[in-house]
Amino acid sequence: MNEAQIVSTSKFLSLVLRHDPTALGITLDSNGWADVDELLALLNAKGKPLTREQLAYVVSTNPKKRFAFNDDGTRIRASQGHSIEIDLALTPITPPDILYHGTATRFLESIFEKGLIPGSRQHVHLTLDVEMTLEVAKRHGKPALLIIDAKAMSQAGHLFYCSENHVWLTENVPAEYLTLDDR
Ligand code: HQG
Repeated sequence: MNEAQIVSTSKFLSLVLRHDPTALGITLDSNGWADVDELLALLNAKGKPLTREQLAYVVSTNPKKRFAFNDDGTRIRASQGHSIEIDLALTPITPPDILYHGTATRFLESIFEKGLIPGSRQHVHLTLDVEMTLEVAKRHGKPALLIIDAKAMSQAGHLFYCSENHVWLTENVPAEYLTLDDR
């Protein structure tokens, strides 16, 4: 597989496993898992043939580890980023004291009014990886970095989850816990 094929496969998997399983006609279970045999058969039928080895390669080389197999390799899911309603069945855990969220400057006024909201996704995505979140922010416009007082949020009873690929997830971040990083 060349780089372009890997990227386009990864993008299509993101679409199917996070947002729109009907794009392939596959059904996800309540925890977001798709059957690997069924996925490969449907990809083949759709004229996007992929071998099991190629799928494993796309999963293992994905720079953000967006997808994961279950223990016996028979099922696959996106580790986070869903807009469809599924239960990742993650256990709440204590977050680091500080987390980050990259956004676009044009959203700041609204964010400091309403807090961070998940929009079309199931959670707000937070991270320790400043560089990566600023890259994501650039998708939306001129980047800005927000610092989240996760410790205070956690102490106030907000729940945090850490996805398998180490994205921190929470339902929303009220504005009082946000500071703009002006470094
Ligand atoms: C913004 C990448 C106005 C929010 C990353 C963001 C992530 C508000 C945008 C994943 C707002 C939503 C997700 C408010 C939040 N008013 N705008 N009150 N609250 N926003 O794409 O976090 O590469 O749904 O700041 O690693 O940018 O796709 O979320 O700019 O985990 O695998 O609304 O994307 O992963 O945008 O990115 P998104 P995101 P992947």
